[in-house]
Amino acid sequence: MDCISHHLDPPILVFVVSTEISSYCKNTKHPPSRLKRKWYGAIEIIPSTKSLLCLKIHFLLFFFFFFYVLVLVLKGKIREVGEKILASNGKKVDFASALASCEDARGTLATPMNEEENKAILGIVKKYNQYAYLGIKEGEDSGQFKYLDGMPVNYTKWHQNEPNGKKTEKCVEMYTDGSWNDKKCNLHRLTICEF
Ligand SMILES: [Ca+2]
Repeated sequence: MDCISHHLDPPILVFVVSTEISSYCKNTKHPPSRLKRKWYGAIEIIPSTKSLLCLKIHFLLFFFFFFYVLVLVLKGKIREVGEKILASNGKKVDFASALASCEDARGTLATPMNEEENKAILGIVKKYNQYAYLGIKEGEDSGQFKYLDGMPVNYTKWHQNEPNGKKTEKCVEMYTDGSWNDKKCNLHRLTICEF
């Protein structure tokens, strides 16, 4: 967790921690609840301490995460578009590091698949006033840009006269007007993840 915390902001960290705790609680076999017969003969179920602890932690994390997401939505640092959640940690790093920090948080780099998603990503780019790497790379053939899963892009928003790198600019950045430019992968650009 420590290495992740260097890359991530609290909301993403809380999300990761809550999923970890959730899987811990699911995978841990709780001691069976005890049955206690009271003096009047009724039976009372006493939940195990671990069950109660898991319940309390879930409850607290849920509210903390909900509150934090609400604050970030209000600040414009996290956005929902369709079924995607977009978030930035505000850090400027090279393509590989940006992708790694998104994958650490079980997401990937923001990848606009249509105009609506492009606008949502642009909202974060404008918020930080920084160009951002997108989850798109040039394939083996020059000028053939693909999603990170290898599928060819079916929506593009190239800036005028772009892409112009011809295999020397294999990554793609978003400008602060929402248009795209093919660019070298070793520059420092804003990290925006999608989940
Ligand atoms: Ca270019």
